[in-house]
Amino acid sequence: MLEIDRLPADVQRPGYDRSQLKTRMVHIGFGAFHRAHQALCSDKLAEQGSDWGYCEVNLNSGELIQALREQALLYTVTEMADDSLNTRVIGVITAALHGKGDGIEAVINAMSQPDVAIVSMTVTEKGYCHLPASGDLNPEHPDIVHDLAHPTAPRSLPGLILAAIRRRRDAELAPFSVMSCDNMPENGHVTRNVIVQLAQRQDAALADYIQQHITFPSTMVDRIVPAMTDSAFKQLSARLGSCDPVAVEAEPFFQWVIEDNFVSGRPAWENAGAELVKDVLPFEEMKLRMLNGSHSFLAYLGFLAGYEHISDCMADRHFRAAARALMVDEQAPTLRTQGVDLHAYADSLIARYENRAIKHRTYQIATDGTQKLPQRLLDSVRWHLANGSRCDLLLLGVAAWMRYAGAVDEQGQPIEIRDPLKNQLAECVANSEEGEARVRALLAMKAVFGEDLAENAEVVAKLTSFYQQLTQQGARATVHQFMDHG
Ligand code: NAI
Ligand code: CS2
Repeated sequence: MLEIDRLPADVQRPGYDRSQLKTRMVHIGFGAFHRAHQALCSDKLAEQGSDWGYCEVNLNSGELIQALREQALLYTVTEMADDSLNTRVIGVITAALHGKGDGIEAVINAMSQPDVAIVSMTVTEKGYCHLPASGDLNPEHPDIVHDLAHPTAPRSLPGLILAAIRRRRDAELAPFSVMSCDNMPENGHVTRNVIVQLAQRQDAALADYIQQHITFPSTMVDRIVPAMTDSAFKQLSARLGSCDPVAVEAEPFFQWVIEDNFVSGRPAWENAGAELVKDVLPFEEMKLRMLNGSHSFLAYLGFLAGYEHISDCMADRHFRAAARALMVDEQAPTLRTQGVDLHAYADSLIARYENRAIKHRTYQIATDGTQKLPQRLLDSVRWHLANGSRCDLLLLGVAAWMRYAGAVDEQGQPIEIRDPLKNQLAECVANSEEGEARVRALLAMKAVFGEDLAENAEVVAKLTSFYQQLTQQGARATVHQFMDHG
């Protein structure tokens, strides 16, 4: 447990009166990222006198919520650079709930309090129960099937938010804004889509109410926050003088661009490092394609090549050059960002990836590939197909995902695939031969690839060629050869 009295003097603690905070925000998904990003930003504002506090909710696992409660709703964030460490105690949390332990009714009740003006979330892409290729609700998702039958006792994120909106509308309370902080393009639109589409299947009047009264601001979020490991906890405990099970470590970089579209007010996040803008989409696309696209590229190729961390990939000059070429030659041209030097942005991303104090595992980034490929790689592939330009590195990244989805590494050892569609992936793999048949089987997953890519002969041929090269020569030799000979 975190022991505040034992913390070294240089650790910053809340200098404000926590009892003055009000629970004006409910956040679903108390994961590593939220703890080091939105909660930290709101904590900085509390230092300036803001009373916007958070009720934190986890729907699936209760351990973190329990640990947080045991340490008076306090935890630490440590910013890690190669040559410096900077720890801060976060005090902006006012309540914490666990969907299973406290019950979903307690969560709906918390979201239905008059003071609550914002519901935000970081629940990973799969939490939206959507079809990644189209952004529409997946009506066959087991949690959605459940929620349609039990609208007042939901399991899914869309079902939960809908239940709380209904409760507030019936009680004639002011509506809240719903803000996704997950890595999806137009994350506000995706969130509105799934919630409105679920409402339309239950109660058309409620769907109309949402369209008229609820806003769904989109956001671009950026800060590399790896999952904590045993060795990270050990190192941090030595610094903190006690073990904080809720601790997170993050890179120093922080960016949060928010569409300024809140229906019942918002904290002045712009006073603590966020940017409030009219249109987030250009920022989101830039970050998702340049950063997350190159991350996924490095994750699949790097994992197969035996590189445990992103910083290990950066130590291989061919991988580093390939990541930069992917960003500059194949992602940057697809963007409508104005006034941003994309070469400088690419250089800054490479510098962030080189931070060896951040142990960001390729395996972690490789999770949930079916939810990530469309916005990170495939949208750009489509742009190049429409413009008649070359996108070999993007296709190499997709082929590496296909090789990874085979679930056997280059040493013949099993890979534990973590993906909500892992059963479908396993079926595709079991029913297809290596090579073109495997590529075609995976391309036929419409939830990921839509309809168009499987019908494009050039895409199939290039993916097959890269896939074969990866199986025959391995990822390291494939990347080296590509960068040496094109
Ligand atoms: P995490 O694994 O620490 O936390 C994931 C959270 O999502 C947990 O609270 C979990 O309870 C919840 N969750 C998972 N599946 C869910 C479901 N089906 N329904 C409801 N809740 C569900 O992961 P982390 O690092 O917090 O990342 C979460 C998301 O934040 C990412 O997927 C990404 O979209 C976004 N993000 C993460 C960054 C990072 O560097 N870690 C940076 C930028 C964005
Ligand atoms: C990563 C992101 O896990 C992943 O898929 O690409 O979480 C990445 O670290 C963040 O988006 C950085 O802001």
